[in-house]
Amino acid sequence: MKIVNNNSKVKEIISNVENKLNNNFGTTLEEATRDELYKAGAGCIRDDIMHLWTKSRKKTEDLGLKKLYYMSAEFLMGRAYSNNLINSGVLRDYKEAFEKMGIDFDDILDEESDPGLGNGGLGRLAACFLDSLSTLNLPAIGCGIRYEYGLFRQKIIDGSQVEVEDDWLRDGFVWEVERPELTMEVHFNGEIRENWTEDGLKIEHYNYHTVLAVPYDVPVMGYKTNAPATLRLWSAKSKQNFDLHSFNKGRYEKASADSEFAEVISKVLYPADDHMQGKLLRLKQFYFLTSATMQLMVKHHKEKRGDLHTLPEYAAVQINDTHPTLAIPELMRILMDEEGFGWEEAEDIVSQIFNYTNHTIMAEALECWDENMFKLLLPRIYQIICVMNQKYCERLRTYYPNDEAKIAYMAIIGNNQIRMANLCVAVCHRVNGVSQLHGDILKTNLFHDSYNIYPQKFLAITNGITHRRWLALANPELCDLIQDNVRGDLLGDYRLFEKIMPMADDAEFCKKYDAIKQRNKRRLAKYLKQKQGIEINPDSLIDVQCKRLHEYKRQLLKCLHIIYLYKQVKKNPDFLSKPITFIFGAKAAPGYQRAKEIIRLINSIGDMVNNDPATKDKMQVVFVENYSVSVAEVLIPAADISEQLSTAGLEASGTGNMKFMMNGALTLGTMDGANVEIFEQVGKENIFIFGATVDEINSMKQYRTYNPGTIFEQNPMIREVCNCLIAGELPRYGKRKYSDIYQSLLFGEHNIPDQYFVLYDLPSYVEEFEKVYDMYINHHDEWVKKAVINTAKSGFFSSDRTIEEYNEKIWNLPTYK
Ligand code: DL6
Repeated sequence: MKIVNNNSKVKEIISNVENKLNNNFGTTLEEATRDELYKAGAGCIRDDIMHLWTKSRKKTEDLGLKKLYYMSAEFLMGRAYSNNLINSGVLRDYKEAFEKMGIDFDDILDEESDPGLGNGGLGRLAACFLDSLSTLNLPAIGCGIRYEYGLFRQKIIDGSQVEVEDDWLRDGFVWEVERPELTMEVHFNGEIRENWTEDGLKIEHYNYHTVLAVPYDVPVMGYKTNAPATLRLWSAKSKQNFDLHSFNKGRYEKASADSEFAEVISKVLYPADDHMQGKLLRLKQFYFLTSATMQLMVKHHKEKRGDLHTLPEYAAVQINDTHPTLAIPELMRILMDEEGFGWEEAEDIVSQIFNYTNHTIMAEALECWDENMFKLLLPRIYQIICVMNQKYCERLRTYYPNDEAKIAYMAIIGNNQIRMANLCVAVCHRVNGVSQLHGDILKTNLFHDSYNIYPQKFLAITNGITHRRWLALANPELCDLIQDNVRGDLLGDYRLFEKIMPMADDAEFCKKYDAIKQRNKRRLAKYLKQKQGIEINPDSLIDVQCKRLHEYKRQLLKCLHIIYLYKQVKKNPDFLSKPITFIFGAKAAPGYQRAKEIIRLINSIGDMVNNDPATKDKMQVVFVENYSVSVAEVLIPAADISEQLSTAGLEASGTGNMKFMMNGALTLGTMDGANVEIFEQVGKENIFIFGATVDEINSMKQYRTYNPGTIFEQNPMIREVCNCLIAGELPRYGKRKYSDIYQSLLFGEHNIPDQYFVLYDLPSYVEEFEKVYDMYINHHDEWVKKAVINTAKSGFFSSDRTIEEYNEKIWNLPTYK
């Protein structure tokens, strides 16, 4: 991105920063702390954004533009300051202004906390979507929870993960605006009474707990937008900050219990993804978010337009995974119990408004709630869901008469569980998967029976990432190089990526491209030294696997491969002609013991490989602590290889794969999720694919033909690496010798050995890695060409394209002008 050096702009920034320091902090440039400098600088750009935001929100209302409510329990936004500067087109001016003031701007940017209000892919996707919605000037509001503590910060101590709380609000959050005037009341527990009155049946909810939902709004600045989107995060407060009445009467416990009931709701984000936790507090969080959002949406519509029948013309709601599903029965409740609508009338509105995105097919991640717990906490919502279930099953019976097994599978309630995905499928207008393969799996597998009845409901929209954050901010040099070689504004037009295709054959361009990668590796080396005291060789091949730690993502496969290489180098010192640095970044859910054991294993392998004189100059294994958005911004641009190793059929899409590709790392992966579409975009010669396909995996599962024991017996390489897990060669953290992992591969849990097909895919992985390595070492020019092609083809994976598709196929929002 080239911005004309605008000296008067720089002067203006300096003067604004000085004024802010003076007016807001009572300090001067000379005396200000780094935190004050950060807040003063952020405050300046915030002023500009606020102005735009206030104006566009009013105009959107005045024009009566349809608006999207993007509901998500997670928004993994990352730092806002530099992103807001890029999107406002003034990053360079700010950098220069701070330099003129004698301050290192990177240090200032580093002052900002990185709000971790999400676990991984799903939350980060929501953040990319807000950036794109804002950039495309589509009226939108993201609705989530203002968790006081985000996802834990990870420390690695003696090779093991230790979780430390993430107190991201400690120094204040400069971007938010509290809106106490929009506070809503949310009711939990209590009893339901049905009263017949002259006007018919009235539902009365009494004896409930009240929790106040207070919204905090954050403007989301898109690129050169006229209409910044809003991120609305709800914070829970007790109605009586302290119930003095109870206290005075000596009921001390009740007084503090009430405020505890309320405030714990938005205290902390549950640190689990791809694993459902049926915890009462989690259910409270989700009802809290959905009830507050739906109440305010209805109130707002009534105030502005009067008639609630027109709601679908003015609002679309996207449910990001099933967490916000309760918005559906909650809107039914509001329309019927508070606004006097009949069931059919309410159902008609609801079925036009809601859409659902599925992000996983893994059984353990599909949300279900215990019926008894649900009934106690949300008695009226429970009643509504029971009626929905009954009516839905009746409808299904007309399609599948005499097939009660099918009805039971599709029902909203079954086995004393309330199944949120089935509720979404029953009611939502559209249900989408997040890659083409995932969409197909939804149709042919998870929601097959519903698909047969309502084929028009199901679609696939491939995920995307914002190229503002993941290229312009993370890799400014590469962004400039591309921009210098295309006509038009790359940050506003993802289609321009493709225009650098011819440059793949331009030696001069490739040289510059490669030099940028080398500098990004040096930047990473400096970062690791500074943050973790780890030294890496920036001239080595950098091979990265960073994502949540989950067995299906198969960090274990990579571990076994590194053990294999280690053994080879020990046998033959010339086995690797150029050093490789293997970098892992991954957080494990605190209760997921196997995942934590794999972190220990990675660090044990690191200790073995990094300290052995025979291997330490050839291979290095690094575990990067606290993988987060800010860490990813340094790690991804430095990578040569992007490891995408999930068992085929289990990764819904992946979005890390897209970030790596855009930054010129070559994918080494399975035919899974969006890897398939990366393959289609770049062509088979520019990606490295290995492993069983979905069909092969399904067939092995169906016919029970997979036997890792046989592979173990027949393949000496597999025997050697597996035995290393238990032979005592690996330095140990904790008591075991990784025998649990060994056992799970060969004998399995619940009688399913190696359920993620690690040993099955290992030989083909080893083979493919050899090709990757040979290409990198012996055909480096060709390698760079492939990397350029990957970047050139990455425009398709911009979230701007994804949002355009959602809008065209689902939301139909107007563009704000
Ligand atoms: O769609 C965003 C992201 C996908 O890219 C990943 O493949 C998928 O695993 C992830 N799903 C979740 C599910 N979490 N829950 N529940 O995070 O979504």
